Amino acid sequence: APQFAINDVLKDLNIESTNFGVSTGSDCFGSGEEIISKSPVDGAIIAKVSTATSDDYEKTVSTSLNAFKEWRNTPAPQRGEIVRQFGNKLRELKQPLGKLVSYEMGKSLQEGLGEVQEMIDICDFAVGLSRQLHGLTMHSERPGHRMYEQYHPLGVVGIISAFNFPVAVWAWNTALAWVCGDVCIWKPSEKTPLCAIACQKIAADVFKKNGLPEGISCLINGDYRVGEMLTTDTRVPLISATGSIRMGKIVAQAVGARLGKSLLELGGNNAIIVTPDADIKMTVIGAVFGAVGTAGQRCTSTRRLIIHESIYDKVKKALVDAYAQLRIGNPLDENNHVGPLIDSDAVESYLRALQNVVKEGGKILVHGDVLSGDGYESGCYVKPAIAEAEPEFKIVQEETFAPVLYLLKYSGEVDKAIDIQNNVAQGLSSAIMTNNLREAERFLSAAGSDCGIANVNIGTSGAEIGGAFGGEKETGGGRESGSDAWKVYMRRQTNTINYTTELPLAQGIKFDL
Ligand code: UN1
Repeated sequence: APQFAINDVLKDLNIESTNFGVSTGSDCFGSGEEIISKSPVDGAIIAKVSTATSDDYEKTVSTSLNAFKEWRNTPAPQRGEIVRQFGNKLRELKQPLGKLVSYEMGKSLQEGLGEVQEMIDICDFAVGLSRQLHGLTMHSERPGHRMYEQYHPLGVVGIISAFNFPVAVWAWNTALAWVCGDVCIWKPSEKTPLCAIACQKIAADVFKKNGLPEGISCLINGDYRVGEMLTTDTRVPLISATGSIRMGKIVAQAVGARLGKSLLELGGNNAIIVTPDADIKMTVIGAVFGAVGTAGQRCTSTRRLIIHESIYDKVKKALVDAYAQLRIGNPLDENNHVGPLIDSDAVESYLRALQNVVKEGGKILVHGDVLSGDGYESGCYVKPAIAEAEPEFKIVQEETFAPVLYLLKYSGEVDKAIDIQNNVAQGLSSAIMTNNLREAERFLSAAGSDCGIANVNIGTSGAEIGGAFGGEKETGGGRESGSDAWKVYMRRQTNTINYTTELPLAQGIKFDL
């Protein structure tokens, strides 16, 4: 096992084993009940973190509303400069932050570092964006009139994030929101409070050094009750929430009830279609990383393989062989491929999925199990499993946040596989493995994949930050990260200016006095 000194990591990140879980920057407080950060790696308690009471919440919101008054008047490129400094700090602290992510959440060190890299990347993207918050100009139908649109900051953005990407998803939101002139209040998962405190500390230092007010970056730890304070608050125009479909429906209703905006990034049921023209070697690498990487706890994890009958047995054998090579264990040890699930509830739902697929008539090809003994003391380590199933099984229609992969067979044309792929409630990520141009283009066409992400000869997970990230149907419809996802963090204003001495009306309407 690797030598791992959590105390050194905490020291490098300037955090303690007991922390205030509410913060508006340098100011830290929180008098609500404590939550305990427990590592799924070894079951150790890492830290205790206080949560937000409604008074703490009030204080946070009023501080952030005040900060907004100053921040919205700071020129966008100057806001970009702050984000640049934040990105540089992340570069410096990539190792300890990546380690903390790995230790508190349980993903491999490589993936923990990769997550911090995603934060750095989105900062770079946001810096460039800070000079490109463009609106359009239009031609007015009236003489001597000019029309254009501009994007203004929105206000307080509420960010609700999940345990599985405890730092990157916040950064996707906050880096964009900051250059857009917004202030942010972050409600992280109660399973990864320490990662959030570490990030908040890094941001707070940068804001403080630049003489900026408290409240541009805020943190409110706590459970769903704290989330509810945020989602029902009319002073928070946008809620960006990542997590389960169940959570997303609750958030959407609370935000919708007050006609606020929500950006939802919810569950996926991501499939790879494997056609007769697939490169089998690439397929196996993509599918195995997609299914067992992050122990199957990405919203982009590969859940289903839809394989043409003509190559089914070949792919099946290659997968079973590959699974036999997997090393499960401490994610901080780079020799291991698969780390633990987040907690015992996740282990339960993994076991339930395996039972259910058999109950519904499926066949287990690679058996799952909860591992015990040396190195597995936390009880969160499970064996990645593969089952043969039918597309319409209830369990196959659901997202189980665990390394369980379902093999489904199709026959005939690629359209058959696309139908199977689309015939689920979720619509996040999708992929096709093929060297056949017709199949690939068919998959990408209007009659093809109905997901927000559709890849050719790449697996379903591991998207880059430059594209818009999110999906359709029960995935919630939101788009985060690259492309023009920034627009949701701003309010659009259409301006028409008359530089004549006449007042002609639009649509040729005459109104003579
Ligand atoms: C998530 O699982 O919530 O595409 C985000 C990926 C990562 C992000 C996943 N870049 O797998």
